[in-house]
Amino acid sequence: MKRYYQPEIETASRQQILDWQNERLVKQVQNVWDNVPYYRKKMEEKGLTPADITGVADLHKLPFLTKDDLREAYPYGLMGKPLKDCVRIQSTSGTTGKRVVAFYTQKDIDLWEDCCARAIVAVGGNEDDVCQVCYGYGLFTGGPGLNGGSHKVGCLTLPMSSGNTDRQLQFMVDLEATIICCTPSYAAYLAESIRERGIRDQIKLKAGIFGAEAWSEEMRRDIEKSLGIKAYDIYGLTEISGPGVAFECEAQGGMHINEDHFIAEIIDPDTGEVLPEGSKGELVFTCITKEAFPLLRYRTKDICVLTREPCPCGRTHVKMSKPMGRSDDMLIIKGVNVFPSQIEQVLMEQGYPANYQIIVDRVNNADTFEVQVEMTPEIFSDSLSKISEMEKSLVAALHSMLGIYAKVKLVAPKTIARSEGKAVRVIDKRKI
Ligand code: DLL
Repeated sequence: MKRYYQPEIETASRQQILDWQNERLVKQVQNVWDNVPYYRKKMEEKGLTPADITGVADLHKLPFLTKDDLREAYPYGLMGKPLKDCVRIQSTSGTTGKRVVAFYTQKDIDLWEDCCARAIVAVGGNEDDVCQVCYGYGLFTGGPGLNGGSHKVGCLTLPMSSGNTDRQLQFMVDLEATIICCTPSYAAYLAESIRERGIRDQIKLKAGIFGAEAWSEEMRRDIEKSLGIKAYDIYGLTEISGPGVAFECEAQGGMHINEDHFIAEIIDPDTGEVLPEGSKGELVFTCITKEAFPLLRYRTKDICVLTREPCPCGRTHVKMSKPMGRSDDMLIIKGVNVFPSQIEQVLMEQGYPANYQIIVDRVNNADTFEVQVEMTPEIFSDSLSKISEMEKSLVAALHSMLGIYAKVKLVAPKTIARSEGKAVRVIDKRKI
């Protein structure tokens, strides 16, 4: 069985990877200097010219780019190629402020699809597979990216897009889909729907590629058990291309970053200082092969850890941990830092399904913090006193994880709205 999509790249020596990065970075900086006046100005403000960047060791000298820069330069200000050379636009799923738009040349799309193909082969995908893609198609990168990767691998590709669960399940059964790509929250919903319809034995899935939102190890175990598959993580963001910037392999312990295209750094989100390997901090990407949207030192806001420990799968590219949250998703409640992923971990450890919502408000200048959690039908049929006991036990477990008290409300099954794309976990009603 094919283990790698591009073996000579995916298992290249560290020195080879570094050689590629050094050479491509120098070229890219010159290219951006020549073609992206917005970034050239930022370099000039720091007193830099392309001659100052001779390789990866000089990367830290370059200025950062943030989402604010993307908004300021919207829509065409950060393009590295004239419009006539670009063939595609994608956009982020963000709902506030101006949407971020990213541009692609045909070569950019080709390389992006290679990255997605690497991810599909890493979960065991090959020409014999039927790959059901239920990420949204259109402006969102999830559908188009994995669709392209699936074609490259030679899978029979089912471009379902998101939603219409009945039709998803009908095709999954009739066409005997073996790989599914969607958000983990939608995978959990599909698992629930399969159980309700009693069609588990008609499902032929073997692997799932789930990303675009945070999900815990507990949720992975839950999905694997209920669908009878191996569940793999995939990471990416529109600004850097889309899904496939990093992907999980058979070791299921972190995601390999495609370092021949993207240089990763971890920085202290407060000071911007580069942190030593193994430190937890904000992930920053530099695109060294992209033509149309060549972002340098783009701050993702995602908090994670990088590791170069050898991986049993044989891939040599650096691994990132699951993002532990976003520096801008982190809630500060009653003065304490709270990541939704911590709450999810507690819930799943206690045997609850991953259907929950965190509601934060401010009453009389004090924060209120409520966690609504859906009961399973079994818990729902318990006595009121038992349910109240369970709420108390969750309050204690959350307190021990977070150091603050939350009001916990167990709600009836199916009362929290399901998502076909990214789940809405936090409702912050505070007007600060
Ligand atoms: O979510 C691209 C994507 C599509 C990735 C399909 C994986 C699968 P955006 O809409 O631009 O792009 O959102 C990017 O989503 O900065 C992270 O905060 C979050 N994110 C993406 N993948 C993961 C993951 C797509 N595996 C933002 N785990 C990123 C946790 C993720 N968070």
